[in-house]
Amino acid sequence: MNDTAEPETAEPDNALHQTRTGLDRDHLKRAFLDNLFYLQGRFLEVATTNDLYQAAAYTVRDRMLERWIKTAQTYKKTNARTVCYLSAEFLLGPHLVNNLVNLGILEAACEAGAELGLDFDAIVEAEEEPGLGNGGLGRLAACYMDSLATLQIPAIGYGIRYEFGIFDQVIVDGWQTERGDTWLRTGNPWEIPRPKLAFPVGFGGHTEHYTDTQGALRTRWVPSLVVNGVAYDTPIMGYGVGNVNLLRLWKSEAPESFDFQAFNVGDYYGAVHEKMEAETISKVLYPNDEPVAGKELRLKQQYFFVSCSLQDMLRLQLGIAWDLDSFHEKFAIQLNDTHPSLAVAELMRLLMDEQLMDWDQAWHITTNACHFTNHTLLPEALETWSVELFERLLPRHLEIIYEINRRFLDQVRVHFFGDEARVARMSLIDEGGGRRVRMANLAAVGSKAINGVAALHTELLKNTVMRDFYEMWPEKFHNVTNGVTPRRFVAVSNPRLAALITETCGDDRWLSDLTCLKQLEEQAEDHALQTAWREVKTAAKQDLANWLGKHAGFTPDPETLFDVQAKRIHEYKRQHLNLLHIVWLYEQIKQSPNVELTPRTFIFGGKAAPGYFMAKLIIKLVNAIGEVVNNDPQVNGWLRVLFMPDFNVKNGQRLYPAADLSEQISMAGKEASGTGNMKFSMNGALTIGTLDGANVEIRDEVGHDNFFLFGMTAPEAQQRQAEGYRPWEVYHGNHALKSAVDLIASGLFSHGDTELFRPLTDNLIHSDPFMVLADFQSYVDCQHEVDRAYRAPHHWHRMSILNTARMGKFSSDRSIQDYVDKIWHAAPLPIDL
Ligand code: 26Q
Repeated sequence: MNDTAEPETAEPDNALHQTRTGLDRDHLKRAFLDNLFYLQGRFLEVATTNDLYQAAAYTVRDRMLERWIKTAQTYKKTNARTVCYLSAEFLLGPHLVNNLVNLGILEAACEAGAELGLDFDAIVEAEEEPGLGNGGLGRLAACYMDSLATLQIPAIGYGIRYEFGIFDQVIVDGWQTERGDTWLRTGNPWEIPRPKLAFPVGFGGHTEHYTDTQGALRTRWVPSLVVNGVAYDTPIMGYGVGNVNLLRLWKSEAPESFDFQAFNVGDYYGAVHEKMEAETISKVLYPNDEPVAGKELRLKQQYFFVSCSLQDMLRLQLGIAWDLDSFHEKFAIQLNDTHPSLAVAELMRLLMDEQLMDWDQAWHITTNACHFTNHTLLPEALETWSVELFERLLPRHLEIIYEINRRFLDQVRVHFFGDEARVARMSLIDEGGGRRVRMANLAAVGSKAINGVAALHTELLKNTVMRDFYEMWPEKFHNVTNGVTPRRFVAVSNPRLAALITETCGDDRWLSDLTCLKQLEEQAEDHALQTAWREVKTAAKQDLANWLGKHAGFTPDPETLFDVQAKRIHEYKRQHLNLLHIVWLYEQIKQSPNVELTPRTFIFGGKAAPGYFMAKLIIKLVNAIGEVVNNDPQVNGWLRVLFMPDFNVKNGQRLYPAADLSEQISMAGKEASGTGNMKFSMNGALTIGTLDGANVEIRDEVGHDNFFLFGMTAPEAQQRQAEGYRPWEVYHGNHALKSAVDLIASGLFSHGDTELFRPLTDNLIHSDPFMVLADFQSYVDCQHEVDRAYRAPHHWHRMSILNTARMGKFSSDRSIQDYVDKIWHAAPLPIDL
């Protein structure tokens, strides 16, 4: 945070200063009008909604910057241990209301807006969210930034300033289509460009060996292309504290020097080409679940942001200390999955080649600075890159990786004497079928700590993908169960519920200590609270219904049970299990119109990776079933199916408060943690779920009676697969299941086309890798229990209150405290205002 670009501390005239930073309604009004006038050259009568939004954003930002400067000065003075969270994704969501909440001025801002005659909600709606992430992993990074600041831990988030974030999803004829995300189109008032804070990043070329003046053998990398990484800073405000941390995202640019040089030698097109190539690096976020083959740019992105970030840390360290010996004491680097694992090789290179350190010291520093979080158990999602690509793009890093590997495998051979199979498995290089660098192994070897993201996930990690590493270094392994920020996911997204909780608990301490929600338990049986609770839920459902009416075709009835599955579309998450249940319900109503059911609205949301055919077909199937069901008057009182387009942070904030039932139905052992599960439950939804990821811990916390459990456990699923799972036997052995699958295959939902959904139904019957059919009956039975429970409102609301009351553990504040205690050993540094 001790930045060369640090603004000066002026001591301005107090009244003027108040206009710039005062928190009361009148100062907010004055500042807002000033910003509209002086920053944008507009006045109220002619301002567009976007002008108003920008003025509001600058007004809030001014107030954050004052705190940011104080924070930066304090952090610098105390030379505090700093957490550096390296992540290729930060899925921040809209800033405005979140920052108002964290500053504690939401009410004052609403009043100021009202007095100026402004439509506050319309201004809030005008904000384009920065979608710089795919889903869970990126949103987790954003929640952790919020909690780091709230817990007053000095921290910098490092990532990429993608020009195009995750695509916008538009549904055309039931199919997902992708639109480019142009979030920067109208400007980004939250970021501060630092054009002078830039670092060179090399690619390609070759290495040279030489003897330095001390007689030591050294290596010099001569890249063939150098790009510049320029810093863009976004302040991250803690809740109820003076601390403002920094999110520093890198944008790639061509170094000015070389296009001018090329112009002079006459290679105009060559210069333009290289400029474009440089600027391409931070252009676009890659979707996950895409085949990575040939995605050279993705590796470039990873190296680009890792190198900029490490160079920035070295700059900060050298600005305070004369040497880098204590680098690992000053910085705790957290690698968010394997995407930044090149940090291990790059830190070694910077320390040895540029700072002339010897191997042993550089390795000591590196392996004490880095820590690694794993987010997946799916073997196909474990990142590897071909040696050939490395050689071409990062020749020096490949040399370093080979040397790390040589030394590491010597250790393995001593530790596991005579076990060459294990040596091959643990090697940083996969020698089978085209040599590849294993990024998880690189991260594991180069890190002091390795953690999974939920208790079950960590256990499975230790027993499966990371077993060899666990057996070698059991002390390196930790669990840190994920969490989410209650500021955004309750206070911002569900203000009615927040107000009710505050009223019931007597104060709003729960927002910085979520375990305070426990107080609600005492009143879970209380009819007055239950009534108020129901009213809050119904109002949220009405809000969502109105929104869906405008954006998704029709307005669902808030009296029905809102059954929601919102998350990335993936076969392992089993949206199609949900669909089979819906089709089965549909058949039941058609065949016996008097069947006793609870009227439900099924709502789906989520993006499919653009190249993931099966996921896109699942979206088509949701919409196809919706088209038939919603237009069938015979079932309309009972059943509606809706797809909410463009599920992102903003739309998530509309969904979580309105859900009665949260679908967390992944195949056991596949979902590392899940975080949507926590957001729903915090907002009083009950969960129907498998024993997967953090569901296990959620169920333990909320009480087994307040959670709808179904399906195989992870060991059961594993065993069944080992024995030879035959889905067609399940299909033929279960009448309800067979008729649901058959109805989809019959063409009823595809205007008679029996081919359209065949890839899906065939896959289920003949392969079913995620055991949808095996869990079908258990799921249907469990849904029957949900139906009955919903028909007993007092019982339901009691369970709902208890869900919220017992979610204290799943605040990201607790997760960050766990990281601090177990892994980073950092200390809070409060900022007094
Ligand atoms: C990798 C290489 C090339 C291109 C893309 C990727 C890539 C990008 C993003 C691979 C994976 C991701 C994202 C993974 C993710 O979101 N995982 C989720 O992380 C959450 C936070 O820990 C968990 O709650 C979820 O269970 C897990 O699926």
